[in-house]
Amino acid sequence: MRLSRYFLPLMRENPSEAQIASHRLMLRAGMIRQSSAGIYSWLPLGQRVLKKVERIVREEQDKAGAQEILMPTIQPAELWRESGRWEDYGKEMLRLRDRHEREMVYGPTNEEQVTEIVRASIKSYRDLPKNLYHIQWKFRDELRPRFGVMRGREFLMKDAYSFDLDQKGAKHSYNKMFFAYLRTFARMGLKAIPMRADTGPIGGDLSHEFIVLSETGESQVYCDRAWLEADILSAEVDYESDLEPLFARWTRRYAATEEKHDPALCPLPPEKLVAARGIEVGQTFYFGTKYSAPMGAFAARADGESVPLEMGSYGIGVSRLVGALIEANHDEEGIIWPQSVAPFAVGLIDLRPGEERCRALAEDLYQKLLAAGAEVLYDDREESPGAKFATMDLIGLPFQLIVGPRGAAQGRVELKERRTGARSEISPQNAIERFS
Ligand code: P5A
Repeated sequence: MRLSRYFLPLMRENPSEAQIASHRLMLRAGMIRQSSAGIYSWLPLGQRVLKKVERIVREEQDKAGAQEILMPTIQPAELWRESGRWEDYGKEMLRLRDRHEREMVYGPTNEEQVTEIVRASIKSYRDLPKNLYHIQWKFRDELRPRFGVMRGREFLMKDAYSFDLDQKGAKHSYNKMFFAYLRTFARMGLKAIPMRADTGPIGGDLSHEFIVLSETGESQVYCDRAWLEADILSAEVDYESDLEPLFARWTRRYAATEEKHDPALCPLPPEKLVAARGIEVGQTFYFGTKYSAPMGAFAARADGESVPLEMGSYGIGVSRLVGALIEANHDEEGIIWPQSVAPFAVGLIDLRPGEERCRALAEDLYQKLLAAGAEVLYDDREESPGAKFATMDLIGLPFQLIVGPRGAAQGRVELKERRTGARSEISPQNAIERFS
């Protein structure tokens, strides 16, 4: 992509409404634009990151055996009356009426909707277990939308729903999602801490919040220091055979995060306990028959008896993750994207597009990078070198390839790593191999 043609509305000044780094940087780097309180448009650079995050989430859900569907944003009120949440959910739920005065809901979550789908088609133990997920916009009329996409009113969520015949099966489904979550966040370079949590309006009595440490986070975390160094996720998880021993080991070792948030009751000595703030990037719930029983989602067991399905639901804040990633990866100059979610793998800077030798080298390199399949953003604009460096540092691509007059004379380009600032001179051929 040529920067001269790219829609990247950068802001020079810090926007006064932004209180935390991720909100400030998303606005300054032209990733989002506010439409109204807690509601945003995603501009090209932001949309690319959102898609990258979405892809990792999707791949890990698929690996764990969940199947992707797409449910609507607008749901009929009747379903929410059946579950009892029409009354319980309160003012966060946006209620609408269509032209026939039928009551509708802009979905804040989809437990009812998915239960309706499953009750219509799953009748027997032979059809189970099932896990269905979608990645869809949600609306919650938050009292205090703030921090940009972190606490929005409209936000993108991945929500999965598991259906099992009995509690043992349901717990296994829960554990699968648990590890899929740890793997998902690890692939983005984030260490998420699972903490036992309250279940709020979703319900049930088993729940974990997944929290990424950050000073600007809204959640309080107490965590076993060892967890922060633990590396139980470097290997692939075999979801059918490795899972239960792994889960048992995890619960034995990290008792503090699993069983206690109150530090006074914590079995760990204080020196082993980390008390910090963090961002909740996901939450998992096991709520048994809370929706299936009142909504009539039953299946026949092998002995013929009809029982309500055992359910869990599993959410990841996809749009919130973009903010959380920036909170965890930035410096004074701007964003520093981890490679797995970077909007482009590399930025190509022509420092002197007016000089023939520079322009020819940069153009040739750009064409060859594109042909090799590299995701490259090419700053071909007539701007000062200082402005170009500032732009690349702000938008945070992991690497920069810099074409300047001295190097161009020798047929060399400079490679700069955004995170460390490390620079080296390489040949254009080398650069192509590196990013293809
Ligand atoms: C689980 C999936 C649920 O809604 N039902 C379906 C369950 N869980 S949750 O914890 O309420 O939300 C899941 C994740 O969504 C993100 N999130 C938000 N992101 C941005 N703005 C918001 N207002 C917002 N509310 C929730 C969080 O990451 C949360 O963990």
